[in-house]
Amino acid sequence: MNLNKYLDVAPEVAAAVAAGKPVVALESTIISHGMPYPQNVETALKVEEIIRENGAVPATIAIIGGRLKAGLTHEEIEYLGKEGTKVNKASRRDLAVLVSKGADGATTVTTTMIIAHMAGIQIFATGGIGGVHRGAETTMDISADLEELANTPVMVVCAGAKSILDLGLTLEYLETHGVPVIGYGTKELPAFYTRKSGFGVDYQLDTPEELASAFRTSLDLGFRSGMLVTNPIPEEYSMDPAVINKAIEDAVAEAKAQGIHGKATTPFLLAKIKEITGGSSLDSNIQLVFNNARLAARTACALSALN
Ligand code: PSU
Ligand code: MN
Repeated sequence: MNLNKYLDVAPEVAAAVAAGKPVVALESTIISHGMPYPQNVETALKVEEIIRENGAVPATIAIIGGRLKAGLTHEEIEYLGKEGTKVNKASRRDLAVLVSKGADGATTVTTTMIIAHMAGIQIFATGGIGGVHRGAETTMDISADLEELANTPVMVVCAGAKSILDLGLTLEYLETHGVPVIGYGTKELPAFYTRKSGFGVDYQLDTPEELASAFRTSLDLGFRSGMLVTNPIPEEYSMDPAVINKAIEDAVAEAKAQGIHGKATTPFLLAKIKEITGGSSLDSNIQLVFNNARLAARTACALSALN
């Protein structure tokens, strides 16, 4: 399966892709930059287990020693988790330079989609995507994740987006670029830590089969874009909106006061929110990733039955 001279697809993943069996891609920025050690490694390994229990093969994606990897060993996951923020956060603009230097890179939603697509993987599960930041009308801080969703045909299952972003502008941007935003069992865009945001999604779909059918149709129509599935955090793990919204407001104000900008913004906000909420946001974050992994694996099974 080495279609690309820079790409290493793990043997189990390559065999599953070749046989049309269900595979789910996973990102590594969430490991290196999104959670502290050792919870990051424990979570990443547990997510892989959940994907297997639900009938699919997991493919955690990263750049290691300049190689694009689709499918990591447990040792490689442990390495990325221990190195943490020492690993470069790799978005589309970073990829070629990191590969040519033989460097490591933690893949964001953007680069995970790119590498998943190269490896023939159609579905990817994560926690939250990047989007249009608050104040983007002057800072122009818009995540490359939105561009990638417009240009790479991979379904991304997430728990919505955090209100560290301007959710209304994020939805407008996705509409302009032709990316459908699906609510799984909901008409309302979930806001990551909470099930509600006050914004509607484009369509509600209620089963993995319906999700698979919609994405299969998009591929059949020759669309090059992805599809965004937003899956609300399970009720029992969702946070008190007042508590989390206050933490987000304070984190955004702190980032502004410290002049944080560019690729440092999202990791700074995530760490600050965790600090302010005393770790309870981390528990919610872990649970919603598990929930997304389950849905992505079931959808991958439904998609594989259709293909
Ligand atoms: N949002 C989260 N958790 C995350 C990220 C975003 O709630 O871990 C990570 C993802 O890897 C996402 C990236 O692709 O941050 C977006 O970064 P930026 O805003 O710099 O594009
Ligand atoms: Mn940005």
